[in-house]
Amino acid sequence: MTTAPLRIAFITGATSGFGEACARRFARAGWGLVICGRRLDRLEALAADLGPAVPVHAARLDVRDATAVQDVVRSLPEPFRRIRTLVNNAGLALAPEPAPEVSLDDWHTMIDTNVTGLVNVTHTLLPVLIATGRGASVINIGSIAGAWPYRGSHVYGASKAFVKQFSYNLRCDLAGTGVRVTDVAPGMAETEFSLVRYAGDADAAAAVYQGTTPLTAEDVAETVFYVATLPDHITINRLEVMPTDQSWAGFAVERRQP
Ligand code: NDP
Ligand code: 8X3
Repeated sequence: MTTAPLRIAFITGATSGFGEACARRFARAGWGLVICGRRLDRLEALAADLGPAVPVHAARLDVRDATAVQDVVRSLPEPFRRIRTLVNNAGLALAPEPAPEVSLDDWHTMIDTNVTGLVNVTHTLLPVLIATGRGASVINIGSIAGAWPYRGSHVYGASKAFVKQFSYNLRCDLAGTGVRVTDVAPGMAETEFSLVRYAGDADAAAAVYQGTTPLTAEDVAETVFYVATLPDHITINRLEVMPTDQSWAGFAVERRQP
């Protein structure tokens, strides 16, 4: 009897929210995991939790550091080298105020993380994913903010628009390799996302979700897992998912008194 080869998912931002939920979802299906993030204590706790059931390699990583990304990939232990799915999840929104009130540092941090960090990881893992071939996937976590404008989204939404277009363009260049690319674009989901966006203000973060039923991290992880485990011949280009309680508002119109 032959056993199926171990499937490995490489997940960035696995210390919280979607990334942690993805790690738990893939582990539940028997996948091996490479989990990354800056908070090593959380990575170790997750590895200890999931480790008895599936192989887990935890790597402290700031995705903004291209050299560190290359080092993490270069030093992967043998069982973790044949990666089937990359979940490019690490990211953040900062400064929900309107653009003129936002610091340039906050804009740079979002670009460095959501754009440069995602590109660093993708570039480093592309040869690995191409070697895996048919059935491999790059799943980029975009956002509804990459498609729909709203006040206070400024560079965050623009960084997620990059994720969308980069995903599409990558598909073109990976034609013939069998590697799939998907932009999974969630709407409002209750994680630590708003706590980060509101700079640690727990009341402001809680107010975002008050009186609604937002998506959960598990909802998004289920979506990512679905995309990753479709038959090899199917690629979802972009999958946008919102809570039923969230929809679009109309255009803002400035009206002057006659
Ligand atoms: P969380 O704040 O709960 O998780 C964010 C994760 O990203 C953490 O694990 C954090 O790890 C990691 N991260 C942030 N910066 C870096 C960095 N420089 N290097 C490595 N890891 C980093 O938020 P979510 O789970 O909600 O967010 C995950 C992704 O989903 C983000 O890309 C976000 O933009 C996107 N998204 C979120 C939505 C929401 O409403 N929640 C909706 C749509 C998209 P650590 O701090 O330990 O490094
Ligand atoms: C975050 C989702 O609704 O805050 O990407 O733009 S939302």
